[in-house]
Amino acid sequence: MSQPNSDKSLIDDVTPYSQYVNRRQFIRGGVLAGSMLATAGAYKYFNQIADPGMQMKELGGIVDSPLSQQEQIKQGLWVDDRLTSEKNIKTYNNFYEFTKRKNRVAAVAKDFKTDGWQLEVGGLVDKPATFTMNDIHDLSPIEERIYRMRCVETWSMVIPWAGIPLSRLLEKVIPTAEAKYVAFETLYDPKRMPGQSSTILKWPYVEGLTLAEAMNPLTLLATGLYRRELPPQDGAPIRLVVPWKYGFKGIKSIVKITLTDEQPPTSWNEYNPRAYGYYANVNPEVSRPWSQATEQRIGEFERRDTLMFNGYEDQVAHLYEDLDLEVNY
Ligand SMILES: Nc1nc2c(c(=O)[nH]1)N[C@H]1C(S)=C(S)[C@@H](COP(=O)(O)O)O[C@H]1N2
Ligand SMILES: [Mo]
Repeated sequence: MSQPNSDKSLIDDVTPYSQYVNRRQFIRGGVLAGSMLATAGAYKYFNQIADPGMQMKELGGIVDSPLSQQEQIKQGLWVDDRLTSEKNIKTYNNFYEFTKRKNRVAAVAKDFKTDGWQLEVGGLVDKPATFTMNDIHDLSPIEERIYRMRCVETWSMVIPWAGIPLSRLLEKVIPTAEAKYVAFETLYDPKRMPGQSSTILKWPYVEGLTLAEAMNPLTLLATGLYRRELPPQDGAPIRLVVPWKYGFKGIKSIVKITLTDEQPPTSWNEYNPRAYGYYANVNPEVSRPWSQATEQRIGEFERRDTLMFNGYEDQVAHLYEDLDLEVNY
């Protein structure tokens, strides 16, 4: 990965509607019913992206949270920050299977087809299984989660994801008592992913979490964003979102999940273990490899302070109580 960027073309593209949604939902004292309907319609209106060919189908089946807005915020399921525009989220990407150039990923990945996608889940589980996208959506109601996303390159976004908690999938396959880690694998198919003919990383891209991290309620298997199906550049048809960790943990276009009793290798960690830690928890106090104290929120002018665990300390700090975060970065 490259040094922190300063691409000024990304600044000033804000999403005024999100401020409106925030205020409206608060005024309603956390009653979501009416406002979520308005949300679906207005997303469409305010977030047309430049190339209509990149417009994805609406993702059906998203349910309104039974929790009040305040409760969602308290649990870290919804962050009260201005959303990054749909255009910026879909045109500024890291996805080395297609290209290293962030503003080119969308174009290079445009024709990536995900029909008939299968996700194989096995290893230390009682009931290994292969899931289609329909099977995955049948596991649990699709939830909308508004999360901060912080790349180790020091840019950040606020993204309205849709998906299901990873825990729902794991509960279905039933990890055995020996299972301690969850390993993830991206599709390997150089014909469809031209970046895989270069040797920047070892392919397929792999990532891993501890079982406790994987079971945390914030850990999401995302299948949509801005209430539409995930576009190829953001990891279609299914990718991991772990909002308290650096973006590279959020592995895209997953085809395989394996429960293990040993810490699995992970791509960026193998590439440079001193720079890219296994845990990769967002931490403003540990420079990896450059300072992580502040960040450039895409769409804003001023840099802002980076928060411990990316602002999810209340939800996840307990996972690392016995860990020296300076050593286990
Ligand atoms: N398979 C795969 N997953 C990946 C990457 C990648 O190159 N390949 N890049 C990672 C990095 S460094 C980041 S910051 C996020 C970017 O996600 P976004 O493009 O949807 O914002 O995806 C992560 N997941
Ligand atoms: Mo990243």
